[in-house]
Amino acid sequence: MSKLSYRSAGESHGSAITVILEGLPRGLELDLGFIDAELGRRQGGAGRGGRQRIETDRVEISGGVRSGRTIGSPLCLVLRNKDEKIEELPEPVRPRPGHADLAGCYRYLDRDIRGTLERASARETVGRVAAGVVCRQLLREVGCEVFGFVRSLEQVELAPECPGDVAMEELSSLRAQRDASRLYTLEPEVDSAMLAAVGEAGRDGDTVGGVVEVHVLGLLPGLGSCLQWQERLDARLAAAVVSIPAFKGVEIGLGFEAARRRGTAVHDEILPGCPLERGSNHAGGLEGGMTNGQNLVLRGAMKPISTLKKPLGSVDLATGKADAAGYERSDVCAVSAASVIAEAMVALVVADALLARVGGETVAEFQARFEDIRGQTDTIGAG
Ligand code: EPS
Repeated sequence: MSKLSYRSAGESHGSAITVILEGLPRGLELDLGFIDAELGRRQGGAGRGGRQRIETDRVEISGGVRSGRTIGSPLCLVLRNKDEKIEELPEPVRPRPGHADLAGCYRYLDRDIRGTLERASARETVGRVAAGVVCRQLLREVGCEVFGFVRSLEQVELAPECPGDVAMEELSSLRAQRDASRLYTLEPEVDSAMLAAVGEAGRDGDTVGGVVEVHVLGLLPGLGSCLQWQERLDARLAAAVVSIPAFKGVEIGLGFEAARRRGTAVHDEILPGCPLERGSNHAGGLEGGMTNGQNLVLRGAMKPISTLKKPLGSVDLATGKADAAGYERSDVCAVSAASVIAEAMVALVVADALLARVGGETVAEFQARFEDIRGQTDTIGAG
């Protein structure tokens, strides 16, 4: 059952995106610099639109904290929009194929495209990133780390063995590699090829998508549940990742490749040890809807952004006549930003599962219970 709840409100060109994150223990020291740094990464990457030159996203906290620490009450995060102009913006009439524009007209039985797109905009993800970093701070209290990067962009991809099974000791050098890359990938040659692909798409008035990957290290085994479909951690992670705007697919571990192999080439052998070890990690750290002690590995596929300078065909809803889809300022590519958002979504779900399993009203109680459970999981294979 869920312990942590996330709700947000706010439009892309309204005054702010506001988040209420409820269910955190008391005593978590918040590092606002860490949140702002991740908000900055969300604004980065190649191919980002003009909006990112207007905004400098910074978090404000208006509830749930005293003397820099959570007090157990709902945490309220406010992310202000500099580009607040919702009342002045034009009414679009030519829905963009791939965007929420037309589906929103069907939902509300009107032609108020602006009324839908303001909330469908990926601007809302500032709130997810801010809350996700708070969750990452909670995860760090028990030695758990989340790491996301760009695996592919259009046709350019990292070698399948890169980065492999990531060890905790490698994490800081991998982060440095990623942070040195314009696209948040892990190889300089791949980075420059991706940069070229973004440049070319931009010159063509087109957009590009890609695949992001997230690893979670140091997880407690046995998080999640096999009792109800809604509680399976793989299902919850998949839902969280595919909820990122423009995401169309999710894979865990081997993902779709597992369906092309035989069982003996898919499942990860169990080896003796305290804790028990595994011969490989094709399962991506999840078996039976629960964590198995291996790193969690998942990928999400982002389609190219649907706002196109070189528009596809659409219909003018005011006249009923065929016309080109509308265009307003947008991004050529937001895959790098999506890798930061995917990290945040995974952190939200994992922190929730951890709190649900471990519990504790304060961080100290949470840590003590975590250590107790970890001691027991480590000796399951002791005989
Ligand atoms: C975004 C802000 C938006 C878009 C983009 C994401 O700002 P604006 O609409 O003012 O240019 O750039 O939104 C979309 C991709 C979309 O489809 O709506 C942001 O801050 O991430």
